[in-house]
Amino acid sequence: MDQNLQNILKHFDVHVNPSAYGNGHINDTYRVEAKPGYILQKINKNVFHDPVAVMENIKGVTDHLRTKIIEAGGNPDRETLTIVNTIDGKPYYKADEDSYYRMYLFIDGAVSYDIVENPMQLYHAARAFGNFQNLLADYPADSLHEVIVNFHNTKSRYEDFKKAVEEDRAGRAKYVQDEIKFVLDREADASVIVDDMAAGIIPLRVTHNDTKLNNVLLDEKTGEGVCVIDLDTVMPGSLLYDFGDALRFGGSSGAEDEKDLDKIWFDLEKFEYFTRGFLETLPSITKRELELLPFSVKLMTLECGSRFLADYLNGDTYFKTHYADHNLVRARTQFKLVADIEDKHDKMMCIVKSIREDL
Ligand code: ADP
Ligand code: GN1
Ligand code: MG
Repeated sequence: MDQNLQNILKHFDVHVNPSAYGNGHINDTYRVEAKPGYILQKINKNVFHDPVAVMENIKGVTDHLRTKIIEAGGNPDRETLTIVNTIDGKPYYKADEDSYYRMYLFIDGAVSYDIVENPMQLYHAARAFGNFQNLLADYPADSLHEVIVNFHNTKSRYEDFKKAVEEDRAGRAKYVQDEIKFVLDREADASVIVDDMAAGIIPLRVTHNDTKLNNVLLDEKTGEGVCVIDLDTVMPGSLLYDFGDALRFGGSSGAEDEKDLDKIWFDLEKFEYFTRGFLETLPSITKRELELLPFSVKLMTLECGSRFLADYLNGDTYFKTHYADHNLVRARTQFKLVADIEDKHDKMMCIVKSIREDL
């Protein structure tokens, strides 16, 4: 076994072999199969410049969730992440300036999905994400560190994208002129939610900000939501970010890195299932938020596609990639979805209205 990891684990008083685990794009994740089991993660320092602040956020949020889960008669070790401290009593172990590790209890009997197998998975995921927002509605937002500045600020993301095109650090812009134009043509979209938030029309809430389907664990047997994980980006934001980002991923007909674009479209049935679960748990949603639900799916998909393309242009320094043009393949699926969502926007709005009337 990796000597380095073995030494790290000793600081958590764990002496069992870990193995690489999961399909996240950011952190290095390992599973320790023992009783109890653990998840060991090396926090990506290139993405999270201040891992101590990340862990302070996660500690605060999970303590808050724990209290609420206990009050409701639930099982806090299963329904939220449980940080395992080091033998020195710290919520992370710093091996060196660039190497911060943390440990969580492994949540048994629950699975995360990289692709939707059945639309009910989206219904249950939506309820889990909606419930997560509800439980954090009274969390003191001011106490959260902004661990990635302007994470979903689509205007500032747009500027980052333009900078990546101008700098063209990896010399790849010449291969992707059509994709670059696709993003540049949609500049006006970038300000819609951000401007309404600045004007106080859309409320600031404590949100998850990375609501990919594989960031929620569903019960192996019942399929119901068990635990929302990957809490690195919990920060003040908009409900629309969580809704849009979840459907960016979960509403697609295929994988985020599907190479055959004929297999990629936006699936209205999946949209309906997720929307129902989300609206059932979040009756306090405002009129403007409701109006923007379909648009948010487009915007979050465009944002993510432009981030993949910017990373491709920058030479693949942010997201984990497994082959040379992996980020480009991912960007193309996102743009295919954006175009399809634009065509289906009005149908999506009708679905939102009819679900709302049912509730
Ligand atoms: P990343 O930030 O790289 O996406 P995640 O925190 O999402 O990392 O973890 C990667 C994967 O590991 C998740 O998709 C999930 O399958 C699994 N995982 C993470 N934490 C736990 C946990 N406490 N119990 C069980 N599985 C987990
Ligand atoms: C990353 O960590 P992970 O794999 O759940 C990214 C998200 C992107 C997503 C795209 C901190 O999520 O913002 O939407 O990849 N997380 C961070 O798949 O940048
Ligand atoms: Mg993840």
